[in-house]
Amino acid sequence: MRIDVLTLFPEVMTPFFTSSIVGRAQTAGVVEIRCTNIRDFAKGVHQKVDDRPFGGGPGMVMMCGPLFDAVEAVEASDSRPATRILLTPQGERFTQSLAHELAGQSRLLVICGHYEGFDERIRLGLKPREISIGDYVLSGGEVAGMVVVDAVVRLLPGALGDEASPLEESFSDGLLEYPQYTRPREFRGLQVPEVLLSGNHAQIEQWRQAEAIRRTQERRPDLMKPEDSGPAR
Ligand code: 6GU
Repeated sequence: MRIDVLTLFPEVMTPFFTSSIVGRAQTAGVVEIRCTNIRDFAKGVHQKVDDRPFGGGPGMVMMCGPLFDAVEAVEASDSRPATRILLTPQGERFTQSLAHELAGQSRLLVICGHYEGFDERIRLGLKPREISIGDYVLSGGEVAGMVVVDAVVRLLPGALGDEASPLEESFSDGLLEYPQYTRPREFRGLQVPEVLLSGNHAQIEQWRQAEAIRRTQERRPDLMKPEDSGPAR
């Protein structure tokens, strides 16, 4: 997969994309991530990328010109068509299921905005898929862009050391994760549950499934499907 990220702050994003799992996925050739500075496509000595809103009001609005030029230049650098994503608090909510859908694409173009918003003609002209990472307001799309890229890249085949692991996690089966323990067996009087030391894999699996259901019911009942409620009903 190739991911292009358009941002006014590539210096904020690049270190994240070269570290940890995402960085390793790039080194392994699973994904290629390129950050492009929208300001490089701005005109004039001041390299303006934003301006005051027509009709008045507070804040600045991201201009069409530099962004359209950046999108067109970046898209032309690779023949694969890109799925355009615009990160805004007005977008469709980002979920694990949307991460899976995006992980199935061969190329993503992620646009991170800043300032009060985008000129509406950016939406009308570029027809991006608009995505929000949750119901709160960030001062820019960069953090959201790192969230989306991270969630997508770790789903790509070969991105994680252990190929099986993304399916075991929270949300992939619609449940939160079961409790995990590692050494030592006792820490400050707290014991590891006996079943995990038993070596009985069927029993361990059963315990984990029950714990995942209990935890989900307790913390996120909104995630529960009726059939997960167990044999009690
Ligand atoms: Cl994608 N952008 C901004 N600025 N704020 C957000 C967001 C995105 N998602 C949630 N809040």
